[in-house]
Amino acid sequence: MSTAASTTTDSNFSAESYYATQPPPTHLDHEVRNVREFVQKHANAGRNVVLVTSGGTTVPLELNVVRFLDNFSAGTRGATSAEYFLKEGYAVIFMHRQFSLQPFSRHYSHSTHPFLDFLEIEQDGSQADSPARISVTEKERAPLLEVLTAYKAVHTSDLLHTLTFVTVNDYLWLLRAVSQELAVLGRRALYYLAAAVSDFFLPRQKMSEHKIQSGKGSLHIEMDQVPKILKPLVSEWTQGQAFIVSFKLETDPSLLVPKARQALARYGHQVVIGNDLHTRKHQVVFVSPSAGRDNEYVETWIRIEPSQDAVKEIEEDIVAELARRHHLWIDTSLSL
Ligand code: 9Z3
Repeated sequence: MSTAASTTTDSNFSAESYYATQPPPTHLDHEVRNVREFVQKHANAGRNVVLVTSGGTTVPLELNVVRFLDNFSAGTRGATSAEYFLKEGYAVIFMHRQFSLQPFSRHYSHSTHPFLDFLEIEQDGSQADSPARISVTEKERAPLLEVLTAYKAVHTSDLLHTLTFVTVNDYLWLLRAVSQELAVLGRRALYYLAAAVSDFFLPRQKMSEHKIQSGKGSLHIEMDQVPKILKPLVSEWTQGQAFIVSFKLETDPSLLVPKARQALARYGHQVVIGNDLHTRKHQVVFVSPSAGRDNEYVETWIRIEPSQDAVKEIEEDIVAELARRHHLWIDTSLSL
């Protein structure tokens, strides 16, 4: 075919047919080996491990990609939460969109808090025997020391393992592979699926090899649905053992709770965190199945004052509540 414009008929991929037809990313085996080592080390130490996914996935429109669709997410939720999970004693696999925010360095994002602005040159370095010295401004010193100390401690203890994705295809292959490695942890594995994942994609077989040419009028692209991966994640890859938390993003607040319930009914996992695009930094709703009652759900709102968000991050409360629930989940299996 000459362009990405396509005329598919049946376009429903099951997870199985997806993995059978879409190629894995090139470094998958290498990434998986590193994850295995990380998981094994923390499993042996009796530590709980959380997989945090963060940032948006892309959908390329060409094989030699010039254009792509993107999903909204700076990676703030994931990067911030990862830090709080580390504080709660988890080892963290941080699977994020390349160049999205990361734990610790997020405090010094190039756009909102550029680090060059709080560095000072003490000596100009123009003389050969006195090279330039750089220092941190007085105001920034204490907060930087706090972040740096936590960062160094986490790296010295090898508590944070980072994986990178760009496309939704990278994401799907990585998620399956990582979940298979985490299976050894049983109930001690926690999934925190905050990445904004594309709902539609263009299968490789339908993609134009080269840049789609303009000049032929409007472009029509028919995309296929990305398979609903939560289903095999819950029932096959983790065999119902892991504690799985997914996020639901809406722009119409009245849809949050119904859509979250629908997801729980479909996939049978533990928590859906609903967040509205405009209020997501101040309030979220936890929706979970009601214990012992089929088709009934419990909602718990977590809120912080909007004026508080310079001093308090809602992720602190989200993660504390999830850690509490996850510990109960682990304890339940011990008493079975
Ligand atoms: C989220 O809802 C995240 O909380 C945000 C975080 C993307 C809103 P930021 O990075 O934003 O802090 O700027 N993530 C999940 C979004 C998503 O794609 N959910 C799917 C859906 O809503 C279900 S898995 O259908």
